[in-house]
Amino acid sequence: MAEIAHAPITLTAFDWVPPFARGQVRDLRVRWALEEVGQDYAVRYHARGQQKQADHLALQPFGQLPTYEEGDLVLFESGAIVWHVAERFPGLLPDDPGGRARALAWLLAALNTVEPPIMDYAITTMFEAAEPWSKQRRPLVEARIRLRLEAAAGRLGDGEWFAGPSFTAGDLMMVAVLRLLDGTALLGSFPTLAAYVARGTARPAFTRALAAHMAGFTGEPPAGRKSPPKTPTQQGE
Ligand SMILES: N[C@@H](CCC(=O)N[C@@H](CS)C(=O)NCC(=O)O)C(=O)O
Repeated sequence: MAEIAHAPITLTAFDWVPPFARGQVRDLRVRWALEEVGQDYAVRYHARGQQKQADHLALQPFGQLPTYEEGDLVLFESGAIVWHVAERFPGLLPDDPGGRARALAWLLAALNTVEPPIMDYAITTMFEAAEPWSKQRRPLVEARIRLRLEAAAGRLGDGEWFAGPSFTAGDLMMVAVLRLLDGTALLGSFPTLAAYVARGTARPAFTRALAAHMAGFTGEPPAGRKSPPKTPTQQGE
């Protein structure tokens, strides 16, 4: 239930990212899942750039984080890792096969249907904000997100969680993805979804995971690093 030096499970995480990205790097999703199921874990921290070196590429072919090691098992992709944790340890899935399949559907919906337009928004408003096409693209990108949020809000209705009466790995991933929009007018215009995100992030396991994630940023920025791009909030969202 905590990040400790020696544990049967080891994750990788960055020791430094710009302030706007802290609280959003994807090791947080894995930490959250492990906190929900009560498993300790160790973290191997990487400086920026180290994720492209051969020893890490052997674990993660795309040179990204997080990774997960447990005995002989090496996993990459935060969705696959969270799903593995949910299947391996009780606490994130119901017992019935139908309920488990529904949880998987929401986990995949979060990553495959909801997150892509939200990442596009992050690219447009932050990483490529200075590019001449970004301003023009923004209304289109926002409209695509709104379509997804409308559909999700319609399905959630006045329910508490997406895949059934209890919190599941599917909700963990939906909350993790939707909170990328925390503080924006986009999420704010869907009060039931904003409340859903608040419900998910109020869970003690999330609070512990976020605290450990934030405490891990003890490294230095890479040499020659320019000042970070502005957050959506700073840009008037
Ligand atoms: N689909 C991957 C995405 C992983 C990803 O984008 N990781 C980012 C941190 S959140 C990263 O490693 N960025 C550095 C890079 O791509 O070089 C997952 O969910 O694990």
